[in-house]
Amino acid sequence: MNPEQIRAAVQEELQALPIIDIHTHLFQPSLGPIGLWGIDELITYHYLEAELFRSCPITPTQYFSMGKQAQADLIWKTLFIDNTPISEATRGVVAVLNAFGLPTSGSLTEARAFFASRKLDQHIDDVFRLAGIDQAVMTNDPLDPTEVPAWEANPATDKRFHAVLRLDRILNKWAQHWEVLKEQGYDVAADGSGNSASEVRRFLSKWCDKMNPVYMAVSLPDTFAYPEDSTRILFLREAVLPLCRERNIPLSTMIGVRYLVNPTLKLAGDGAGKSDLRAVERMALDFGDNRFLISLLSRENQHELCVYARKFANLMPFGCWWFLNNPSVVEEMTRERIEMLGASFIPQHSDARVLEQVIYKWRNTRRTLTPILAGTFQTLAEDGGIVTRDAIRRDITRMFRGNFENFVLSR
Ligand code: FIX
Ligand code: ZN
Repeated sequence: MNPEQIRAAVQEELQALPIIDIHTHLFQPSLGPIGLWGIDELITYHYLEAELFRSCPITPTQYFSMGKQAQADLIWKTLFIDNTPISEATRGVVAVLNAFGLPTSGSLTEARAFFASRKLDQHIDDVFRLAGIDQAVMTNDPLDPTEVPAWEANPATDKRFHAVLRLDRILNKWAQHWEVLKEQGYDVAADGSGNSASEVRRFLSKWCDKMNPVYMAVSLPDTFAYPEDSTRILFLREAVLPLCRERNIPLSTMIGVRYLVNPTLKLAGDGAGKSDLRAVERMALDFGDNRFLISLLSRENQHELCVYARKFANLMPFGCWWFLNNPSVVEEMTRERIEMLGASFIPQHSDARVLEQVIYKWRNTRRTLTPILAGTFQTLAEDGGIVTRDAIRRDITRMFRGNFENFVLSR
């Protein structure tokens, strides 16, 4: 194949492949009205809230006292009318409106009427088709009072969605949540003493039975350390990792968050920090029978993560997380991952919080990765390698489906 044929093959195969979106904040409809979708949720995405305050004199306190539609009207006027939507997150809303043939400027009236007319279940099918995904992995919190009742009602499974057991309130906020478990009859203590670890395992095991998660997940601060004398490490060692081995599922560690660096911004208030990856090194070594999906929030940690993934096959780097999900950084991360890991990593997840975001997030991924993947195969051909469309399809399928299916689903 000549360079142009290679580029065309990469573009066609990447466009045709139904991708598995391995980390989102979307919800299957059977969990009730907790899933976010529609134009007002798209415009009030916390990424855009953070950008609003840079271009509008309103204070966060004033903004958060407004109703959802008024908030959306203010963000729309500020970031889409009075300014040009050139940031990644503002352009994303434009791309979603365009995908549905809706006006991308002026009034929101037509867009609001369109989304109000949609029936959610069919809308999900339409959105997934437009995004080119066939499955989305959720984030499910067994201590979130808005989600727990839906699980207690034994919701119908949905082949489009997979559950994930999220551990942040256990591993990062034990002081605020140990009494919730106590009230549910678990013999736990604030300091993790006594039967706390075995009881946390019993609690998580019950939720594994209820959710059937494909993995467990936790976001961790940039200061994450292992080993460490803390309830976090006690529960990781004595409850979470043994249970992951028993259930044969990975643990997803997303490391590098500086939580609420500006608390007034609420969900938009988190920042990013460089982590000491010796904690990852020691966990991968100490828990060699566990598998770890891993995504880091600092750009400065990405190259060393590739080195660690070369040392430990039980590490699966995934995605360009959160503040990294911008073409300039995605390009650098994907190039160094291919150079050091070949096709043995998962290039992207959407982290979508609002259903229709998968349309622009996966459009961006395909647009950014096509020239990178094409260049990879073209360089191989220049060096005498045999490049076929079957090989291109195989490697793209491995990166965007196979690695997840083999590392997570099929073990
Ligand atoms: O911890 C996480 O799953 C993060 O992705 C979220 O907390 C974050 O707010 C987000 O949605 C980033 O894209
Ligand atoms: Zn997330």
